[in-house]
Amino acid sequence: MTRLRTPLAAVALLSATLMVTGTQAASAAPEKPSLRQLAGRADLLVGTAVDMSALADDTAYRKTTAKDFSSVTAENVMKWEAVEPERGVYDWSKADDLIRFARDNGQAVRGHTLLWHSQLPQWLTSGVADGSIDSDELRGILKNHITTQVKHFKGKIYQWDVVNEVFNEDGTLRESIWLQKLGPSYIADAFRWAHAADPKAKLFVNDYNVEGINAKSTAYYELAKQLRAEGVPVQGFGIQGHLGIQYGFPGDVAANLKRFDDLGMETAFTEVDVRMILPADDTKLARQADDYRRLLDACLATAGCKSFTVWGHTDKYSWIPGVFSGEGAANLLDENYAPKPAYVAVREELASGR
Ligand code: 9MR
Repeated sequence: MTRLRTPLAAVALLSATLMVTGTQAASAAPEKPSLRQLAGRADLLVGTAVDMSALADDTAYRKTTAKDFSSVTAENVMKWEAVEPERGVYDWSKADDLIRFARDNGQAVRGHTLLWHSQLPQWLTSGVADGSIDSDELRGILKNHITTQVKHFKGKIYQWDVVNEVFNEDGTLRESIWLQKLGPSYIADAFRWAHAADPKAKLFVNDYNVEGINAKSTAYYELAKQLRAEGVPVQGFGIQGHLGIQYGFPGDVAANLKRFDDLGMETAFTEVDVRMILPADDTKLARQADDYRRLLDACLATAGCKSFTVWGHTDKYSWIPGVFSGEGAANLLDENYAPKPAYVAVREELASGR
C-alpha cells in the first residue's frame, strides 16, 4: 500500500480532485445557448404566455421569462374583461407593464385577444342578456373596443389574435353573442377594424384542436381563403397546441400548416402545452417531450411559421390543474424551474434549425 492510499491521504486527494474538477467544470463547460438564441438562428421567435402576478412577485419567473423567450403573450391582461372592466373605463396598467418588460428584454409581443366569447366584461354580457344593448349598439361597442385596444398598442404588437375560438369542433360557427347578435359578418368586420387601427400588425385567427387536418381546421382554411379573396386583411392562422399525451399526437400537422402557407399566410403555434394525468413519470415525460418536439418540427418545416409560443413555461403557474382535475405537468420546466425532458427536446429541435 503506498502512502497515497492511506485513508487520510486518499481523502485529501479526492477533495483536491473534486476542487479541481469543480473549478474546471465551472470554467470549461460553456453555458448552453438559451432557447431564444437558438430560435433566432432558425428565424423563429420562441414565446411564452406571461402570468403578470408571477412576473411581479417571482424573481425566478422573471429570469426564465427573459432568458429563454424572444416573444411574450399576456395570458390574461389584454382580454376585454381586464382592459375595460367598466364601460368606457380602461385599465391598461398590467398590459403596459408587460410591454415595458418586453422592451427592456428585447422581446416581441403577441396580442391576445380582441374578440372572444369568454372573459368578456360583465357590463357587456349582462347588457346583451337583458336587452339593454341591442345589435346595432353591440356592433358599435365591438368596433370601438377593437379600435381603441389596437390603437393603444399600435406599433408594439407584431401579431394580434383578432378572433379567438370562433368554430365548433364540427366546423360550424360557435353560437356566441357575436354570431347571435351580429351574424357571421362580425369576423370580417373585426379584421377590417383591427387593420385600420394598426396596418402593420399581422392579424390572426386562433383556436385549439386545429393542429391536424380536421373539420375545425378546414373551416378555418375555408374561412381564410374566402376572406382573403374578398380582400379582408387576415394574415395568420394561430394553432394553440393544447395537447394531452393521453389523446395521441394529432396527424397531418405539417400538412395542415402547409396549406395555410400555400395561401400565403403566416402560421404560428400560440399556446403550446402538453398535459398528462398525474403523477408524472419518465415514460409520460418522454412522451410529452416527443409531442413538443413534433409540434416544433412542423413549425420549423413551414416557411411561414415564424413563432412558437408555449402557454406558460413552468408547471408552477399552469392553468391546467385548475381546469382538468388530476392533470398537469404540462410545461417545459417543473415547479422548481428545473428543465424537463420537454425543455431539452425543444432545445435540441431548435438547434437542428429549419
Ligand atoms: O390560461 C388562461 C387562464 O389563466 C384563464 O383563467 C382562462 C380563462 O378562460 O384562459 C386561459 O387561457 C386560454 C386562452 O386565453 C385561450 N385559449 C385557451 C387558454 C386556456 O384556457
